[in-house]
Formats: sequence, structure tokens, C-alpha cells
Amino acid sequence: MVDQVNLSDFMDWVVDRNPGEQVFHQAVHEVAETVIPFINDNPVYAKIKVLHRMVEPDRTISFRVSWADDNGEVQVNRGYRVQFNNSIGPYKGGIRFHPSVNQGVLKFLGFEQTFKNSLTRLPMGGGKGGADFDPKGRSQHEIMRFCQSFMTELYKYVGPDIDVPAGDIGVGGREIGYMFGQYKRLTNSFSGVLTGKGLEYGGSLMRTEATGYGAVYFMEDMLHHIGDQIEGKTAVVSGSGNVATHAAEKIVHRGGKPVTLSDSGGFIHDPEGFTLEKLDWIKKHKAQRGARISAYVDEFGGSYHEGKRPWHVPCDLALPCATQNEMGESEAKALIGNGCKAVAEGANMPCTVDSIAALQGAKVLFAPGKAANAGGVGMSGLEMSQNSARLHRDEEDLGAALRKIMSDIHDACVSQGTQADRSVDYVKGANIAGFKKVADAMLAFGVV
Ligand code: NDP
Ligand code: 2IT
Repeated sequence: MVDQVNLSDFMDWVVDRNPGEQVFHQAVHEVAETVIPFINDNPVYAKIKVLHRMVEPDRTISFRVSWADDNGEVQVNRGYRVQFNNSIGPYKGGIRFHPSVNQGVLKFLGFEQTFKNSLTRLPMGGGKGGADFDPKGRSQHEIMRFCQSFMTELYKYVGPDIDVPAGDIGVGGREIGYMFGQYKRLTNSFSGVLTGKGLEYGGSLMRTEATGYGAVYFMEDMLHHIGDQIEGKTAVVSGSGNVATHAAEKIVHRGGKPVTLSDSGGFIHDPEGFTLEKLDWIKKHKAQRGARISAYVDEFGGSYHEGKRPWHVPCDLALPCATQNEMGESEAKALIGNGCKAVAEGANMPCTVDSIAALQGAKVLFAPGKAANAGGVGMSGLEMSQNSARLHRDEEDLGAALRKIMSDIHDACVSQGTQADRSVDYVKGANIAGFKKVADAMLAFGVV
């Protein structure tokens, strides 16, 4: 009977079973490294092979999405839903539309989501879906037809007590509206099957803002823990979508100065900092799928750096909020060299393994995405409960609930991740706290 797990044997097994899925290997390794010592101290988990079972999705659904573009040409995409783990609640997690989407990407995201959702303390399992569809340059009608065709297949597998998708890269309120409309039409039911819905049809106040605001709250809690604050600090932010723009907005609310944003083309640098008015302009501009962030410079000045990422710009705080592996080791070292104090991942796994090691080695506060960006799915959980109870919570109430979800996650990380020298290893803290609830539920279910 096995009662100890060896990290390198375990990872060899994972890599062997999931060939070519590097980002999935990376996400599993980051968890396994910190959770295996905990499992070895608590052999009950090793005996039932809980980690071996947790890295295998409950199921992976893949399907064809056919649709006709505006020229009448037939297009074929591949859609997916990875239902990773429903031990603590219905599968829950976003849908990503981006040409880079494949099974490995969605497995990494679904695996992360399982831990993240557990950290929120709400009853939500982990899942993720998407398609290799590129919304850039597509007309409104094309996006609508794509969403309808995608949901015509997906609807068979989701439901308010089964699996509740939401947005992610390339999927915002508009796409959720098209998908919700199609689900409602196919099933003749009005339910909370998706979150991130419009306020008129079951959406929740604060959902749009929740991920970016939550990431800044987590940053604030890390700074408070060492007697510091956001006010007066310069922040470098990447991305210019939902998460990035709301993170920048909350930095401004807290008296900090966000000076960069980016997209897949490059980054903009405004040394005077983005005001709320400038951020509103960016939100409206980037809402047109495919619009480029470079246009900011013609409107407000500053500089545009084509093909570059913002990590060399001097700052106190950094918030990567675009996509996976967007900060490498040399970029982390540039941040360290410039005196950066804290990094919080607004995106999912934006920092490479080497960049995290460099930041932690230099004692830069580092918040992993599954903790720092959990505010979005946390508010989705509150949207689900409003839908089930058929009631509406107001903005003040939900704003306070979001703040508490983030500070509870921070507390959980401190409790599981405080080191002998009193510093906090937030990666370890988040992984162990997230793992424990799911593992204990799996323990209760026996071998399933
Ligand atoms: P959006 O689609 O609103 O914005 C994505 C932003 O990231 C855009 O600026 C986009 O640039 C940029 N980007 C996307 N892919 C790449 C790439 N390969 N290289 C460089 N830049 C890229 O997405 P969100 O803001 O919702 O999501 C951002 C991140 O946050 C993702 O990692 C997502 O998983 C994560 N997240 C989102 C949550 C949410 O509630 N929305 C919740 C928790 C995490 P361009 O316009 O050029 O494509
Ligand atoms: O990565 C994420 O947490 C999300 N994209 C949000 C998921 C959700 O169900 O709100």
C-alpha cells in the first residue's frame, strides 16, 4: 500500500499520461511541489491516491462547431468543456475563445479552477471550456452565430446544478448574452446556467469588476500584512481586457498609479498614470474585439512599445492580467532590479516557474492566480445563489462580500503558508488550503 508520494515519479506519470500538454504539466507541477509534502505528512490522502485522481478530469468533452461567416463560407472550429472535478459543487469556470485554445490549455485552466473555487469557500467544482475561435475582426453577427452554434452542442452537458460556465479571454457580457439566449431557446427554461449575465436577465452587480478589483484587494492584504499599502505606489499592469482594466481602476481608487497596459501587439506606457477617465476610454475602445491598445497614444500621449511586454518599466507593484506565461525569469529579474515589492497574478498562470522562483527568492511578495484572481468566480458563486434564490443583492452588499472573500483567501494562505521566518509562501498556502477541502470531500465519497 502506497503511503508516500514522490514528486518526480508522480510528475513522470502525469507527463506520460498527458503527452504534449506542457501548460497542464506546469500547472500540476506547481501544485504537486507544495501539496506532496503535505500529503506525505497526512498519509490518508496518499492511501486513496487522491492527487492521482485529482489530476484526471472527470471528463473532457470535445465537439465540432460549424458556422457560416458573413461571406457565406463555412467555418469549422473545435469546442471543448473540461469537467474537472465536482466534489464540492457543480462544475464552474469560464469559456475562452482564442486561437491558442486546445485540450492542454483547458486542462490547465480547469485544474487551477478546482483549487481556486475551493479557496472561495463557495460550493463550486472546477471546469473550463472554450474554442479555438478567433473573435478578432469578426462582425457582431459572426460572433452571434458562432456562440449559438457553440451552445447548440454545449447545452447537452451544462445546467444550473451540473456545470455553470462564465466568461474568460474573448468571452464577455455580449458573448454570454448570445449563449444564454440560445440555451434558453433550446431548453425552454430560464435558469442560472451561465454567470456574467446582463443585469436585465439574472446577472449580478459587481461581476464585471470582481476579478480585477479582487486582485488588487489581495495585493492590498499582502501589503497590509507587512505594514505597507498601495497608496502612492506605481503599478505595472499587463493586458487591457476585463481583468486588467478593472485592476488598474482599483489601483487608482486606492491612490496608486497604474502606468502600463498591454495587448498581444505591445504595451502602452503613460508615466502620468491612467485616470478613471482614461480607463473608461480604454474599456470602450477594447470592447470592439480586435481593437488595438496602441490607439491610446494618439488619444492621450505616452508611448507605445510594439511587440514588448511591460515588465522592464520601473514599478513598486506588478499585476500580470493578460495570459499564461507572459512573464519569464529575465523579466522577473528586471522587476526585482527595479525594486518591485509585490506581484499578484490577475491572469491564470501568467508567471513561468522560473520567474516565480526568482521573485520568491528575492522575497518579493507573490500571489498566485488561484488566490489573487478568485474574486471573479467568487462573485459568480454569488450570482448563482441570487439566481437560485430568485433575489437581487445590491452593490454595497456585494462589494463588501467580495472584499471579505478576498481577505478570507488571504487569511487561508497565511494560515497554511507562513514560514519559519514569518514570511508567507502564498503559493504553498493557496495550494494546501484549496487542496484540503476537495481532498476531504473525495475521501468522504470513497473510491469514485
Ligand atoms: P479579455 O479577453 O477581456 O482580455 C484579454 C487581454 O489579454 C487582452 O488585452 C488581450 O490582448 C490579452 N491577451 C490575450 N491573449 C494574449 C496573448 N496570447 N498574448 C498577449 N496578450 C494576450 O480577458 P480577461 O481580462 O477576462 O482575462 C485575462 C486573464 O485573466 C486570463 O488569463 C483569464 O483566464 C484570467 N481570468 C479572467 C477572469 C474573468 O472574470 N474574466 C477571472 C479569473 C481569471 P488582445 O486584445 O490583443 O487579444
Ligand atoms: O478563470 C476564472 O476564474 C474565470 N474565468 C471566471 C470563472 C467563473 O466561473 O466566473
